[in-house]
Amino acid sequence: MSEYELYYWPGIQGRGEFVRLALELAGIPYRDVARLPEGKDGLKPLMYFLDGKAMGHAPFAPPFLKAGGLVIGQTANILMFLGARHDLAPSDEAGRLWANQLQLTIGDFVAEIHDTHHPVASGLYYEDQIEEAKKRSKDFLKARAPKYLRYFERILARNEAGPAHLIGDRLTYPDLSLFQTLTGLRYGFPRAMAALEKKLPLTVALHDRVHAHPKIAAYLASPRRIAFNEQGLFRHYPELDRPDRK
Ligand SMILES: N[C@@H](CCC(=O)N[C@@H](CS)C(=O)NCC(=O)O)C(=O)O
Repeated sequence: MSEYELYYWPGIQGRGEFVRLALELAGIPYRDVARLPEGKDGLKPLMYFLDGKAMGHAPFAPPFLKAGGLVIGQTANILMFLGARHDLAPSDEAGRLWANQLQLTIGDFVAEIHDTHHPVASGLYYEDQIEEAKKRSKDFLKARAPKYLRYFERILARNEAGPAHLIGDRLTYPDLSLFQTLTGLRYGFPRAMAALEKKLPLTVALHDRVHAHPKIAAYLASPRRIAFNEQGLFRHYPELDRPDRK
């Protein structure tokens, strides 16, 4: 049995994907627990934690990672842990905090991306909040997405070690997360992103570099990579991807 167990909903990339990418880049074997065949493991162990049966540091929501005796929740927290253990982040205090800060900002961005299709309530169907989703998406595409994306473009431009990475001169986990966010936005909002990306040459170059990394390329081509779909975080609803709407 491998040392790491990832607990996340089966069938979607979601926030679990940020953790999967880090595990894949580091070449760490892991069990994607809820994706194991039903009856063998399946959702049961995930629900054990979420139903409040677990003692100790019980997570509120997936993703969470079991590493030996540790159960670690919150995407940014998991990545901070993996970053330190597997050299996916700087080792000095300032660098570790900077990586965590960038990841938390991506987490904020991701929450707003989710709210484009679920602006009223996560527990309601998309079909029950389409009009609000259209309003939310309009503002998201006009104001929020450009603001976040230009921020990351600026961080790349100002990296003292060069604009190829967010931090220093090598890949760290925030690079993977920015890659995933851009990939997801392209899936969800292809029309809007085609226009926005014209002003994001460094972010697009980073995306291409991550995509071409041998370990990431192998993962993306493998059955372990779940396709985007309309149950996940990044969803494609053409009626929300209307950057021209006044
Ligand atoms: N801040 C948490 C958010 C976790 C989260 O929202 N998880 C979603 C799936 S991506 C979930 O299942 N939430 C259940 C809930 O909020 O009740 C993180 O970044 O890990």
